Amino acid sequence: PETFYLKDYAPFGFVVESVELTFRLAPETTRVLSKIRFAPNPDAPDRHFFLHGEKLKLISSRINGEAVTPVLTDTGLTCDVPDQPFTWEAEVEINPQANTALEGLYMSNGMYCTQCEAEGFRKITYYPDRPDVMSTFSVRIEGEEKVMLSNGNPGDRGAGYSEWHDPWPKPAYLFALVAGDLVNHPDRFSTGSGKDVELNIWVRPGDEDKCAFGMEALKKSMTWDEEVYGREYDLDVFNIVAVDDFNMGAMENKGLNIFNSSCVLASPETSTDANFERIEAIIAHEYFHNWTGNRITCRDWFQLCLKEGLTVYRDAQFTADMRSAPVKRIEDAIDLRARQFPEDNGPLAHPVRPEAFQEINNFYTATVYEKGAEVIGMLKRLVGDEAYYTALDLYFERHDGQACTIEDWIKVFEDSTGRDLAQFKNWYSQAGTPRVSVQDSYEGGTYTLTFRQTTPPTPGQDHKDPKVIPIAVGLLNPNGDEVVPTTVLEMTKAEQSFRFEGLSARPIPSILRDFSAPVILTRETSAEERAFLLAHDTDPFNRWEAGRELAKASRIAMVTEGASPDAQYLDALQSLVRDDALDPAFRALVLSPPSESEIAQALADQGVTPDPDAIHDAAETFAQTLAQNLSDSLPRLFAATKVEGPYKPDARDAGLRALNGRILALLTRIDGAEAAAKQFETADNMTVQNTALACLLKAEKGEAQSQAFYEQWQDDRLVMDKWFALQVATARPERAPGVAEALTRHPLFTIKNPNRFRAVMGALSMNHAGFHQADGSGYRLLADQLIALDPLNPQTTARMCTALQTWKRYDADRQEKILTELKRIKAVDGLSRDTNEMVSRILD
Ligand code: B3K
Ligand code: ZN
Repeated sequence: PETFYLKDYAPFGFVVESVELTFRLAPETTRVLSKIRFAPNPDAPDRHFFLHGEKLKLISSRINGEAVTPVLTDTGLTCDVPDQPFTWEAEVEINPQANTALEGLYMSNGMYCTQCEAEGFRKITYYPDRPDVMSTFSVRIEGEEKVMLSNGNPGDRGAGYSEWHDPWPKPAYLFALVAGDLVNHPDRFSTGSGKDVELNIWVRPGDEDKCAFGMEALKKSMTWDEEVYGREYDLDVFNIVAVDDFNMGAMENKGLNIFNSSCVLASPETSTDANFERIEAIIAHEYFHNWTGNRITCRDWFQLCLKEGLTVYRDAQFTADMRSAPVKRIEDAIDLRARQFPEDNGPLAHPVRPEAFQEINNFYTATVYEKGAEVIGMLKRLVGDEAYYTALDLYFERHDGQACTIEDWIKVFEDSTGRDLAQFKNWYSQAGTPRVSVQDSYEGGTYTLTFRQTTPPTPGQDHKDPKVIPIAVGLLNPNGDEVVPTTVLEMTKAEQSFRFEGLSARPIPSILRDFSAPVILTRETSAEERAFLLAHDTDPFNRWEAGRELAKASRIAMVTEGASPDAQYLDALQSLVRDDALDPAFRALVLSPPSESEIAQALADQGVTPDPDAIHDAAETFAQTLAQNLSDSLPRLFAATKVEGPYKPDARDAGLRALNGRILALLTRIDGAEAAAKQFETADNMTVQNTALACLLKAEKGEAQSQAFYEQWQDDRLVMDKWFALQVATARPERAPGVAEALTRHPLFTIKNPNRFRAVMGALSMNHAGFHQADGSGYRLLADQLIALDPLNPQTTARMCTALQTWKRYDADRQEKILTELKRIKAVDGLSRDTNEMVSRILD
């Protein structure tokens, strides 16, 4: 397969002045007529006329009205063209019904919809399908569908057709079309400058009652982007559509966002608090793309983080403002460590801005998105809030309507702040998670912190330069008072010391506050000091982090030395749980144990081969001991943290429910699952119903309730996804592969729906000890399923291969079993480019 390189970038030989498309919809024989105005591009090195096109049946083509016969290849066509501006016309036929890859134009439950990012437009018609080719689009849809939508503003509409015009030039990846028997949840929004915008969420009939929350989230996002970034919406309508079959969360098509129904539909009865929070964040994310992504887009796909890192950063700011900033920061750190660190430290490691790819869809990764957002956060911390917003104003002013690069982005900061950011760029070009170690000393009132940074080699990058690392530090005195408030140290060298003068006693340092950089911090310190920080740190992130470090240390000692759960840590947890002065959401987070996979990684980092079963046993023993130690107060705590009154998905109630859920999980260990059974009986919202069922299943006392849940919800596909996932997630390790395998034979299982597939196989890969069963049954099942899915949906198959990326952590036996499966996948005849690239990189 061909590899594409950043260094080979060259502009396209032509500019596209306008695009007119007509769709004649038919499930198996849709006709797409295109009329495109091309003109020579004076900035391009050559005039080679190549249009991308895949799986298209070319019916006819004309240049300036004259029939032409282009040369067709597997990936597109070439043709002799005039030296002057000219009009290209083509008619192609496509088969949406047969499109199971969910890229291009496809059908989901009888409804037409599109997904074009990154390179799906070429499956719709012949076109220069690259983000630096921007044009205005006019679209006419002909069909019998009740609702027929495209980008931009609505135009003429009549029996059997509907027309749309998008006045904003855009790349083809932002094109969208939806047609089907849809109903809408309408609303309006008035922008700061008084523009009246029509808002709609379009859904299948029956889902109308699940739109109100998403609509509120949209309006909040629109207001927030005006207030915080000064960005207004720029069309007369903003449409959101929910579809059931979708490869990822949602897509920011101009004026017509398309959402996985799991990321927009919400109701108290069917959605959990976590669902509500995620929906709010994704609606915001896609909306924010209107400026960071659409108005200013990427020159090429290597620059993906330009829009994704920035937009993730913006949606995180939004969530922090709508909910709790410390809680959001802790959640993001947990997520980064769970998904990005393993990527950055394994065979799939790549820079935030990759330099080569075979299949770009494989680079919509935690590194590009989440580490990309961390890089923005560091930049903001380094230049300060005010300078950050000044730079953003300049970015929007200078680059509106352009397709840009990371160099453009950095230059905006250099020009507006006068700083030299050359070294900062290493964050974009060098992969791998930096390790930062700290040593301290105290002498004559001066306290010195000495940091060392190193980044281990990653595939293709043996040598790493030091990065600019903003390290937020605060110092506490032994009474717990803060003697030095949060200060950002700017580390630029491999080794660097920072001095604090005039201290009357040796302070206790609180380092990397607010998780100020995506690094692995190591510091030799005592359990006493961590317990002190857990009790006294004024920085909520580091307070939580101190608890996390204690938890990890205890878990590791249990696994490697057969130690008992650390008594000091157990005590600290018990007093925290009872501390009503603390935010319940924060207490819930402190009570959430590190994942078994995280412990496995921590062990591997120390040179110990992780044993998944032993790690699982330690986790169980720890939870059991905590439950027993707290047993006298659990019933009272459980009652005291119950949320009264009608369900509200807001941060306050959700935080309390999260704490209540953690307490129920402990209580279930000692009360014979009585409280969980009662909660299941009386549940009036999905959060508590789901929590109760999870506790019951984990205790292996939930068979009847699982059946009842199934009967209650079998017609609700999103709730059924939860039912599938819960059974695998809660299964004892030795049962997990068998439970997952049985579920793949359930009548409601379908490999064609990515949500359902992920519910089962994603849950298996996250049941750490279950997936890593020594007999290899977890690996085998995953490989069987991936081999079955690949011919239908390469994107989702390739994405799921990441479950195997950590194979080098484990013992020789497991390694060999994983390798066997990887090789079995790789040997499949006609394996997709997507999956082939992933498997090859993992094997490397
Ligand atoms: N930009 C899309 C992701 C497209 C993924 C293509 N494989 C969603 C988002 O990040 O907002
Ligand atoms: Zn995005």
